[in-house]
Amino acid sequence: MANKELSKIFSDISNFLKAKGVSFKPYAYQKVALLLDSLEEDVGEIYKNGGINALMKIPGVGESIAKKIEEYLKTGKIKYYEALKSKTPVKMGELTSIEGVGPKMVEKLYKYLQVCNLKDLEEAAKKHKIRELPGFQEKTEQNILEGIAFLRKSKGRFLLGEILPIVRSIKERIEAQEYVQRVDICGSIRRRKETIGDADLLVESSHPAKIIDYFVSLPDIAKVYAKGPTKAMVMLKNNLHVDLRAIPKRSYGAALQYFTGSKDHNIVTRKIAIEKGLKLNEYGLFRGKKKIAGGTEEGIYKALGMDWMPPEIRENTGEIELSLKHKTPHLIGYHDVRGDLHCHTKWDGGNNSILEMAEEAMKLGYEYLGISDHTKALKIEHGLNEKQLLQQRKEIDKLNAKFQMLNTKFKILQGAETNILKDGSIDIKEEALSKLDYAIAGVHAYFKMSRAQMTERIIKAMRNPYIKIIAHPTGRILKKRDNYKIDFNKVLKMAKATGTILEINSQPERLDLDAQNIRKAKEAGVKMIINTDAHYKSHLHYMELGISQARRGWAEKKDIVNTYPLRKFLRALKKAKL
Ligand code: DGT
Ligand code: CA
Ligand code: CA
Repeated sequence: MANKELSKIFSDISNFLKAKGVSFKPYAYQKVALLLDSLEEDVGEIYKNGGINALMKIPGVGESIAKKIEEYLKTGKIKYYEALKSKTPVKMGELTSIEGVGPKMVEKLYKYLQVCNLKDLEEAAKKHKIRELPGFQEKTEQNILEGIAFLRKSKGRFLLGEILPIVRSIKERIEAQEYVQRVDICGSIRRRKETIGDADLLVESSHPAKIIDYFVSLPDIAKVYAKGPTKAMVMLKNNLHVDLRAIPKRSYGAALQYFTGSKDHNIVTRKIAIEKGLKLNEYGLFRGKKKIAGGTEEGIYKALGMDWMPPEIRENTGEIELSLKHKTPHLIGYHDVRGDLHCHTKWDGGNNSILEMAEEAMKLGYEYLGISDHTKALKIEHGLNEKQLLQQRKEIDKLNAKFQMLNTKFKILQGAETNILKDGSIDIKEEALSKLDYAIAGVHAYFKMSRAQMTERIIKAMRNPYIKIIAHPTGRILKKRDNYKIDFNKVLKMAKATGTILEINSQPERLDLDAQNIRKAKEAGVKMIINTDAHYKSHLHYMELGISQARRGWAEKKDIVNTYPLRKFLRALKKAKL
């Protein structure tokens, strides 16, 4: 699938043009880059079936971009892009992945200091060369070094949301082979950690060698590191390492338990076995030489006196103790969500109409969908003002009337994703907020504040009677930006006092709240909502990732308000009076 590569190329082109100060054009490329990243169909297939005309039917793709896609599909290159790169030979994607480093800065750094890549950038910052450039300060240098350090921490790890579809597709292809009884994805992917080091696959097969041969010849694979009769280690074209192990039926459960981890969970489980005079390893649970369990995971846990535990909580953070007491929490299920309350439409420059988003939500079996376009302070996102919100209301009312006429039990709610300004006020007047079904508020600028100031800022927003939900409450962007500093306990206290709901944002690079904070919120009795923040209808499917994180945070159905039927959900939106 060429979508991802093309998305990267167009994003680079956009940045190269921005660096040169070109107006409009970069945004067209940026839009296509984002679109390709979320497009479910393979552009290669679209082109094969309908040629350049079919490409031009993709929203935002005009003739010039369609021709570039065609060129890439035919030759593997785009001359226009190559020319831009040869003029400014910098690693654009790499450099702009640092928070606070934009294309114009890259251009200057190249022009004055010949900075081409991260290594050059780090050196220049460390030698204090950057502060001497016009328009740069000591603080810029410091931010760059912090940004690089943060990037390095997550280097080599992949976003779960990015690789889950790829690894699932590999699993499905192996599953479809003859002689394959079972395939499982284990390790951190099965535990749904938000970032992944490598993928661990298990297969049960009556002809393991055949399956190993099939696996190492998959077109996704760039390199085979090792291949034996029951095991292979490879690297995919996207650099992800994948291990595949063939396991006999009799020890499949033991292997599944072992390779799911986490390592800390395994160490404690093994200790419990030893205390019972048993031995636990990836082949089974043994008393002396006699195997007493191993075929199934459930069997192993049971023989150890424990409940089976969902993989998402196997992190040795108290789950083992509860399981020994048969008090394992009953986590929210993957089919428990009834609506998504954070999504964007064409109104704020998103890609789909309200109706298209609603239709996709209905396909997912939802009862309600909340439209929450950006509001006016967010200019780059074409934020809506008070008047536009009123106009949008009319469109939503009309659609709801139509649904009612057709006897469709589905309701669109009108929300908005407002901005929490620097001083904690909201960028939309209360009178306009009062006409919405609910309002979300989020921090979208001025991230670098003191902990006390940022806490005050968010607390003030929660005091606004119309702000029902705080979006992506800690502001982290995985592999890019750390969360901003807040006193989360104070935030929880105010959320509880005001009845404000905290969001679990399902975007693969956000997953914010994280598992730890979800658990704290649950313990504090603060309600949460799992939203996708979809900018394309395909993003509505990210809900699964948000549910995974909720489960990692031990959330139960009752903790998550969008598992409620519509009426109960609307009641949950009512805020306490301060
Ligand atoms: P990752 O790949 O860094 O995202 O994290 P995992 O959890 O997938 O770790 P990985 O791939 O190194 O190993 C897969 C599982 O195998 C791990 O979750 C638990 C098990 N495992 C690996 N090494 C050890 C070990 O030294 N001791 C124990 N008890 N289990 C291990
Ligand atoms: Ca792994
Ligand atoms: Ca591994």
